[in-house]
Amino acid sequence: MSDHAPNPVIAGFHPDPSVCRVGDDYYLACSSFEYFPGVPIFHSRDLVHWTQIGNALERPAQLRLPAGTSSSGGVYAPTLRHHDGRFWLAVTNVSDGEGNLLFTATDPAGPWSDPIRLSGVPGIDPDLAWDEDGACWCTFAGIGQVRIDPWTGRTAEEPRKLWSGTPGAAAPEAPHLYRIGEYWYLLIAEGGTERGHGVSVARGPAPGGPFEPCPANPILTHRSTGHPIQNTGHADLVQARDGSWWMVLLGVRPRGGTPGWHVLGRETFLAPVTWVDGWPVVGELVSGAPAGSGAVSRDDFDLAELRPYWISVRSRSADSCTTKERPGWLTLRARGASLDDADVAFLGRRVQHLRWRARTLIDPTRGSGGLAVRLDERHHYEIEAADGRVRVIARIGSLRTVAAERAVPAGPLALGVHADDLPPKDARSGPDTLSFGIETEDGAFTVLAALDGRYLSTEVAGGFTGRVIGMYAATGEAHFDWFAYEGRP
Ligand code: 6LW
Repeated sequence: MSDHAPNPVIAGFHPDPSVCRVGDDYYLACSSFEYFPGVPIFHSRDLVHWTQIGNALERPAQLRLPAGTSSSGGVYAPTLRHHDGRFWLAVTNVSDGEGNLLFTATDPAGPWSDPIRLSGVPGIDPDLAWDEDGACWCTFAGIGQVRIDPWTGRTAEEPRKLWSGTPGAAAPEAPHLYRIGEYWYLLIAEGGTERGHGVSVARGPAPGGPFEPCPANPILTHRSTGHPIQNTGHADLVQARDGSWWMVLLGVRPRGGTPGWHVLGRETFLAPVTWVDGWPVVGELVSGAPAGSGAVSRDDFDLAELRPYWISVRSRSADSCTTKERPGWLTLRARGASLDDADVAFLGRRVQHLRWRARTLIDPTRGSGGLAVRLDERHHYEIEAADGRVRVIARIGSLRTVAAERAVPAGPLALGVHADDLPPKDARSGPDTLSFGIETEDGAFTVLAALDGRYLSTEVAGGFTGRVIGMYAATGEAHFDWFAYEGRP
């Protein structure tokens, strides 16, 4: 493991990381909000290179995201732990009737159990920690705590307030509790998940405190700095087998001036941790090429099952999204009429690079559909093909416009989007440009519309997610022969 990990270690919208180690293996979980399947699970041997091994919540019984689930609603802030020979995962599903939920698995790649409801645990961001007597303590945003029976989800007492964080700091949340040496450490995020975000810590003699705040709080924040990684917070600690300590955390990479625009959502970063006088000290977050930069990934839809990185909006049904109907093709059958609708047939992946390209071959002869960059229902750009016609649509807040339209030969057609840096003279006017166009067989790309990337940023749209690039059906059926994503260095 290098002291200077290139960051982010998991690029793209992968916030609220929670990590645990079992022997030489590390596992990490992230929030997934309105997307299905939920809670991507990653594996690593070095904390730097991560591979997605599955999604914890992949059955409708585990992940209810009703149509009323707003963008950035759904599943928040996992805690992933290994205890007594099994994996434990606690999350909040902020959708109506859900709340704090616990899942278990013997293999973190799945399958995970049906939910155990933590009905007596209020608020969001549930943490799990076991003491020497085997009691399980669930600590939650606020910061409060209650003892639970993790097998039934029942609470054994009334929840208690533990700590309010630093006086004057907003939103004490994302607690994680650890027994390290002679103390119990309570790590929290505070300052809100935007530019003021930070990490603070307190310690005490028992899981319930009393807690003494670290004199150096916040132990990590990039607020009011020019650091290229901003909004740093929502952290979790892990000890490597060699005894060294590490912190995973979320952060963003704004571009295009100050305060800038970030478009990939909150990503997962890694920082070294040392201990001084019994307090954790966070080392520098080194920015660099994200692991896997310059990656190309292509899916020919030759497998019966979809790869784990594919996500849909709120639900995925076998009749609206399948590779089993037309061998070698993805079939999407329209549900809503457009990406403005809560219920849309969409299959996408998180954008993980600052510069990237995506392409797909669509057969629109039985309907219409296209290639979309989605931030939420109110912020998306897409190129949409119907038989013999193609158009580029921009939805920005309450405005919806057709930015370009043209006739094309009937039949299958390659659609593309290129995300490029702005020329240096324009670099203060936004994060990037998204160019939508069609490809001819010789690979030439004809741009139909080049759109300003800032409107698909979190600074404009708000929310907790980042850009997702994917395919959708607007009417009837749209068939896709392949999808290729190329991250550019
Ligand atoms: C999460 C909270 C936070 O529950 O954002 O950054 C919320 N921290 O802890 C959603 O990710």
